[in-house]
Amino acid sequence: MNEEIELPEPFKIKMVEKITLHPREKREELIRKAGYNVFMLKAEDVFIDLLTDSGTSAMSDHQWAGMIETTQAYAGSQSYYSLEKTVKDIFGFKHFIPVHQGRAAENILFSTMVSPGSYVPNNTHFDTTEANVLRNKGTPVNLAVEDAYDSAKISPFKGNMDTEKLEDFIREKTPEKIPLIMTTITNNSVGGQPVSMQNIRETSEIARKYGIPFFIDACRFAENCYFIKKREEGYENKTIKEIAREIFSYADGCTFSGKKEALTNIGGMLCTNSEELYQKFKNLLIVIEGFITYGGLACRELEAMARGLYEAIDENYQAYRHRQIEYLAKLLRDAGVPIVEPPGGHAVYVDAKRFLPHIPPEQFPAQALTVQLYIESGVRAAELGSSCFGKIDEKTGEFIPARMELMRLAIPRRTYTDNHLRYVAECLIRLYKKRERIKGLKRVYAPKLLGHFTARFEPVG
Ligand code: P61
Repeated sequence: MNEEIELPEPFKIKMVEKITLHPREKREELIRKAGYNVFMLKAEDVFIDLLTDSGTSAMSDHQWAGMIETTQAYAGSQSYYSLEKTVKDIFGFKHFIPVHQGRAAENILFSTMVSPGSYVPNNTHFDTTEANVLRNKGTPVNLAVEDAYDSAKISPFKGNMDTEKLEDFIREKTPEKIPLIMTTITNNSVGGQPVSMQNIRETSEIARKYGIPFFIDACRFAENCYFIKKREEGYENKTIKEIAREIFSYADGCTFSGKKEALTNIGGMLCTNSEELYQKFKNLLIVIEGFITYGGLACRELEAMARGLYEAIDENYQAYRHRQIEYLAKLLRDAGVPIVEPPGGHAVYVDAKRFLPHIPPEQFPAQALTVQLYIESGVRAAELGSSCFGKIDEKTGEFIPARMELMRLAIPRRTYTDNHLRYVAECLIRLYKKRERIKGLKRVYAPKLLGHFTARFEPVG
């Protein structure tokens, strides 16, 4: 094999789905009716859907075959045992429970461990994690390194936890007030940035020193492992599975959304080494999700996860995945579009503060950009800025903007070709050239928790 030539996709296409681009006037009308919130659009009205990489991957023939072959049973389905075998092999935890998606794992974890007045540090909580801590009257705390917030800075592990800040925080609040510490790999909220093995090891050492359980939000663990393999000394010759096993060996458990790197449309897991926690998780699971051998899923979904996890740790697949994201990033970078550098493991994030410097945070620049991109191209992106992460001060009613204003172009796995992404880049570059004309938005409705899903906006002036 010629090492110089980059390999193409390690799969070919067996089935296709038609997509339609409506005329611009129709897109304008549709987004107005959707309250300028792309979550409120019908999927059939979207041409290229980069809203999320969650539950939108193309499954393989091997996964589909397993879904048909497995048995459906309330108790003891064979797919439960094949998932259990996979989890032991790739994650290495002693116990796991299946759940219907990542936030169900968070609900069970935090309902069990978080009490009023406690604090949960994380490199950066994603919004569902944050919401589930808050629902249990805990305080989510983000302690990512400062580099995470500098979108232009090139640095290999911008997802890292600031371990000095973490230790100071534990001393200040006392370990009794911290029921667990988390690390999210990759760090979705700040650009899908990876966390280094060294950082995970150090965080784990601090957690152990103070007797605090350490959990990993493992949604995109395999993409994170691939970054470690490519960027961290000593890992270049290790397999993704070996790297994953080392990561998880430092933790007491993990939450996982199968909708990302199990390459399935639904599913998740909560894993732990603690017998005591496992008993508690299991009992709550039965009350709110279902019996332990299906956890709120059809058994076929467990089989699809078991098979998809092996596909996600395949190195050729990861190489293709990272190359495709870099392809989109390069087209945008070369045209001067401000993106989070280096690009993340599942998405290219556009920095709306730099794209639209004339729109202040209270007018939601990343939301305005997301809306304009839909009007311009039929492409649906997601806002990860002040609509998703901004806060209202409960005492003063004051709006506290998010630290970053990002528009995320998430790439569903194995779903779109480079040509789709070229179209996305060309439309966004065209929009960049007329960026001064883009106006801000006024938020007219948003619920308190996870408000960005159903928020409504109106154009400013
Ligand atoms: C996403 F707009 N992520 O990135 P569940 N942890 C992490 C995630 O990325 C994550 C979950 C936990 C999504 C879906 C999504 O406001 C939003 O299986 C690091 O979705 O429950 C999910 O996993 C939760 C999109 C979630 C959003 C919330 O697109």
